Amino acid sequence: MRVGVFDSGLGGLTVVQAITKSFKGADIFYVADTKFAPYGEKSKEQILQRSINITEYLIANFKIEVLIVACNTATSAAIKELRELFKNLIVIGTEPGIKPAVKATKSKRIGVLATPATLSGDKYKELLTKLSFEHDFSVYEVACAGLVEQIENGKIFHEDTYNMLEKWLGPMKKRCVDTIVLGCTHYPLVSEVILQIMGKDTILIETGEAIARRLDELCKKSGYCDNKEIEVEVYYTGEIKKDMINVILNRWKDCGKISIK
Ligand code: DGN
Repeated sequence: MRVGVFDSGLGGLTVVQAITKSFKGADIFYVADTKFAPYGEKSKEQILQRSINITEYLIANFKIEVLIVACNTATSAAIKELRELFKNLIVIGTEPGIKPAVKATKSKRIGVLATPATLSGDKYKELLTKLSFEHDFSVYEVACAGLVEQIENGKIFHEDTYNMLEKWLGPMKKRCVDTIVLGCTHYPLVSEVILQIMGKDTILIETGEAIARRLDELCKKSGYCDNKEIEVEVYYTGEIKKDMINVILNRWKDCGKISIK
């Protein structure tokens, strides 16, 4: 199976990593749109246009059968249009895991960390309204402006990153938030720092596993089965930072072959 994946940067590789843990038999072609990153502060129209251009590139060059939008921001801005425009493709999106967070929380207080574009998008608001109607919980949202840039620069354990997160998480800690939704595919890369600030028992909800399950279901449904090792090829439109490549490669243990082109 030929799977195309894209994100504004290398952060979406956290989704690919989750896929490699539970899924076999895919060739994955990943595009990091670093020339136009970050997406979080761009308009819906700009993000939609980038999403269309990248999808066309992945189809033309790699004949992909499945597209994974490994970016909450692009999913919120473009998933509907991508499904309408590319009818022959299976399109899987990413969205903040509020539902699993509602299930997991004991204090009934959930924190959501995401980009400004994701939090102001209709898709997120609709999901939240629906769940708030059905369940009893409070949400503390933070639009983490600047965090994607810190991560793409490989500054995971940097003092500035710690200070940013402490400023956002401090109030959540005071309000007894016990579950945090990582509503951006870059944020699993700073999980350790988040747990350092919030305490190690805090539950962090990522979306990668849900996407891996969805891919598995779709493949079973279509009778697809292949046991070859996953191979990931990474392409990028602008610059990628050496420190960030090291962050990714250090995490890439037992995840199959990855080559950064
Ligand atoms: N990884 C992207 C997301 O999940 O929203 C980051 C978007 C951005 O570039 N800010």
